[in-house]
Amino acid sequence: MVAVTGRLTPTPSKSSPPGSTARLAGSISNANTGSTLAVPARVQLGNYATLAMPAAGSSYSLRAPSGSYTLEVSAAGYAPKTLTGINLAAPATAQRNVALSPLCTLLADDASAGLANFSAQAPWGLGTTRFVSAPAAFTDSPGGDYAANANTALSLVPLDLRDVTHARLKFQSWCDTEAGFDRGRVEISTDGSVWTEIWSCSANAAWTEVDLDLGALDDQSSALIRFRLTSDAAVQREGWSIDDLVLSGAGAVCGGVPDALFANGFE
Ligand SMILES: [Ca+2]
Ligand SMILES: [Ca+2]
Repeated sequence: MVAVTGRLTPTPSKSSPPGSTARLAGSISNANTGSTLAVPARVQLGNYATLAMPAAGSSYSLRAPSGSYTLEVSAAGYAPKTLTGINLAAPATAQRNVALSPLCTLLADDASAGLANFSAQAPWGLGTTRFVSAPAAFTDSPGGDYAANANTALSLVPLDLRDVTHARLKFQSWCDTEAGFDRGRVEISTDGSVWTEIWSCSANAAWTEVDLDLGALDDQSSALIRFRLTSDAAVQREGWSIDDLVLSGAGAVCGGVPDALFANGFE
């Protein structure tokens, strides 16, 4: 989540001769509703930064010497946005309004409702002895240790992420495998034949939160994500459990809303 607090670089000092700086002004809005934000937005122009506050209609104004700048805007609950090639010429004021897309949860699964969101290769299933949220987690080998030479996957149903950006996957991982030889792997694909590993674990038998950038799946009509356990011939252990999956992203699919949610500290 983007922090909106932090040290801000002051705008150029008052001692600058009159007319020596240009100004960039505008307002920040919710791309889905067109309305101003209910949370502060951080606006950064090169080295100069300010906050666009809800009480001020999410408007901002920054001064900077003439030049070409990158404008970065971020706010809690929204995907950040970067605009390049902002050209300023003193003493003129340039106008730039920025619309931010709200972030939201696209899919959440705490393993309490079976395997409906997945295609599971045996023996992947629900484990009820080790979980973060009761009563279960997904696990590669519910009956005990995984097999020798295992290569089995738990695959999320294909997801339509057209018009979605900033996709991320968060989950809890308990990865009790033989160090270095047996692994849990997260892989993504857009065609089901070429898979890219974006994360893996081995010998980490402790609940660990994993937070992965799924940007490679942004705008894909068939986004595929799978959890695959592989092992070699010798030494087997309990295996890989995963729980509390949350897939999030930004876009029209999110509707207008998360302002109130995020302002209250959700996420
Ligand atoms: Ca659970
Ligand atoms: Ca092994």
